[in-house]
Amino acid sequence: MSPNAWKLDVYEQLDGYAALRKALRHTPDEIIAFMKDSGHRGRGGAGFPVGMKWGFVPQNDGKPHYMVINADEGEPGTCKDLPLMMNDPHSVIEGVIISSYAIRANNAYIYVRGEAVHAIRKLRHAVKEAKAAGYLGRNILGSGFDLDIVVHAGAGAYICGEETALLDSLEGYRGQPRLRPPFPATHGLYQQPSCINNVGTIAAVPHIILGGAQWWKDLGSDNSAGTMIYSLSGRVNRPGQYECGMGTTLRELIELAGGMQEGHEIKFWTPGGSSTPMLTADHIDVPLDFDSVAKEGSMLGTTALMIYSNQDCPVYASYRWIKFYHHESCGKCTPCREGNYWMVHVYERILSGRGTEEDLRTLTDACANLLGRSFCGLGDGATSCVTSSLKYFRQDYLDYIEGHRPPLFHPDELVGA
Ligand code: L3W
Ligand code: SF4
Repeated sequence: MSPNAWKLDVYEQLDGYAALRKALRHTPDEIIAFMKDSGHRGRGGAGFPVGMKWGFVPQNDGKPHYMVINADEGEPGTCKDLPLMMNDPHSVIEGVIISSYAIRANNAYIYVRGEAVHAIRKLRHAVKEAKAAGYLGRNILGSGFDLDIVVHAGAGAYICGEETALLDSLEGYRGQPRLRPPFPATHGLYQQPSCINNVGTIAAVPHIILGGAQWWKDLGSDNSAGTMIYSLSGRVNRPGQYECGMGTTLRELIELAGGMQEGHEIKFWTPGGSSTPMLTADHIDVPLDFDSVAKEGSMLGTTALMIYSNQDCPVYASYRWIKFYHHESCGKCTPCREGNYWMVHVYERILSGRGTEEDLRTLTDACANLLGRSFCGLGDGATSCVTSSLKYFRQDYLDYIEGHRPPLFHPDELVGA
């Protein structure tokens, strides 16, 4: 990325806002058809086809429409949206303008995680610059299209990254998920037709408009068009963000990241944050695209690759994640509120050397009662680390239970959930 690309004049020298000029020469329907043709899929975790989502928003219904950008990046290990907002905010703004035009929205909101004060400042500055240059506001570039963008600071709750909780939070209510259907496409912000897309999804839009649908498809793999920002953390020499074509393997990414740290061999890793089932050293050559990762029983999620070695413990990692889910559970539904609470206790029993094999059955049973029975994806996602670590690393659990591994805690240290 070019230095200072966050400044409007530099961004314009790099073809900035050329995609907007191009898009405004077409009808909204043509933009949606183009996006469908590009195969572009959402970068927020679910990989939903972007053109299809935009197409769900009813056209010419006389209602106000809203475009909402999910910048509440909170999935553990995920750090792909923040660098985009910091280094390339005008790609985000330009993408918001084009997508708002496509769904006929005159108001857009960027909901940024509250702690990311630096990103909020950068985006607000970019909005100001874009407005002064005529890319925002009334009659954008003489097209007759009007748009205002509000950069909204969240208040630091993971659940507000769930699209309907985000909408409640934006409306000023406590952020808790809404029942779907109806989907936001018809009943979103203020119960009006709305579209919610992730920052990474939207920042790619100007490049796709300029580069063309086929160019975008050719950068990726079957069913997973384009590039993706993979965030690598953990036991590699150069953790950070690596933008590569979809379908790049973990082996290739570790090489880009300077290899594994000395003395560490990969033991387990997450393909897309803690909500996606962990994989093992045997999966190092799996192409990291939506379908290939799903075939291995996991999800591409947010491409947050957290890499752990033979010196790390999958039981302890799972415990830390379950503590996170327990803390972040919004409490609306019983399986997630109670299930995560009890799983924290079970993990603490195991890690303090007082566990039994019955505890492993309790964990499996708790997950079976969360998965598919929780009100939103947080409850489902919480089960991923538990079931996958039990599947691949049962012996690590048994080592604590059978006393082959020293306890990590003394029972007196535990405060419980
Ligand atoms: C209209 C229909 N719209 C689906 C829309 C829906 C949403 C999108 C995808 O969860 C995953 C989750 C996390 N009519 C529709 C429709 N839609 N059918 O399509 O919906 P869905 O339900 O498949 O996914 P979701 O609820 O958005 C996202 C996983 O991502 N995740 C965590 C992500 C964390 C972040 C972050 O920190 N930035 O994104 C990690 O893997 O577990 O499974 O817009 O409305 N018939
Ligand atoms: Fe809230 Fe968890 Fe239920 Fe989602 S699954 S609604 S976060 S309690």
